[in-house]
Amino acid sequence: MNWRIRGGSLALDTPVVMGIVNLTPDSFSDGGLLGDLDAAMDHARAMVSAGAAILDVGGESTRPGAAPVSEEEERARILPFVRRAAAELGVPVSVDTRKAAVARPALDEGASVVNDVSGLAFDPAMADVVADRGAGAVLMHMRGVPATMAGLASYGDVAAEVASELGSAVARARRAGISDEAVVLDPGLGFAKTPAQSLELLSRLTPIRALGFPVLVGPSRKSFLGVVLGVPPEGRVAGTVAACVVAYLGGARIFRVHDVEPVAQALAVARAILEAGDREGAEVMTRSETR
Ligand code: HH2
Repeated sequence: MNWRIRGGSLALDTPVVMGIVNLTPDSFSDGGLLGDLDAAMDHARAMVSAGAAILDVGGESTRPGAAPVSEEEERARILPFVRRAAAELGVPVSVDTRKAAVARPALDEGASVVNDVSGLAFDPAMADVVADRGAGAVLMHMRGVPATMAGLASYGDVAAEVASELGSAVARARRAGISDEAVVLDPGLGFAKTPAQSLELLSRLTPIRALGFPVLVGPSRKSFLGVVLGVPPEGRVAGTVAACVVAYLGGARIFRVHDVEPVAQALAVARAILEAGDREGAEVMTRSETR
């Protein structure tokens, strides 16, 4: 299974860890990298060494109540990093933006993927930019915009409705000519979801998988983990690991996280256990055949 991205592809037969680089002053759990390109590069390099196969850089916080950022400011925050990361780090760079006027220059500076938390709904020009540049596209589910999304978390069957609304995002992608092989879907944990709904989505990825695209999840340090654990964002690493492993068992393939090393290690062990089970099955068959 391969994900087609600008300039190549990313193998998804093993779990892929996407390391988060937030170049914002107000992200909910990290920050402080804005304005210090060398520090951001060091941080990114450490994530690649720890097992990140792709980096996701964002210049606008999407937490509820975050201040909106102009296109110009968002470009100024991320483009110098995108340029250097794409040239120096040896892994693809994804750009976390809802705006075509940010995605376009980022792709031209070397980014390979657009991660659009609005699922191509926020900016009518976005789908054409992705199609035109041959970029990979992460289509995330949300309702409304960050300022309004908390009031829109009303579902009968959350997994079925999120899958159906992601189907509309896929239709937007197809209308613009984005290839199916370039598309990855994301349930949007915490975006127009109550904590209980985020947990339920992690346990029921099947309706989303049934759409036929690879699935990405972004549980990293989010407040639904805090509701279970009663700890602040920096204390949610083990919770993030648990969420990723459960999602992996449920069929997710890409994991957007701040804490790359523990997640990459946990997923490597989970995969080894699953493979050992398969191998044992194969060995049992071989033994009985040769007997
Ligand atoms: N979550 C956040 C931002 N972008 N993109 C995808 N595809 N999936 C997610 O779950 C997702 C996302 C929010 O997390 P973070 O970047 O840590 O915080 P902030 O938006 O405050 O910068």
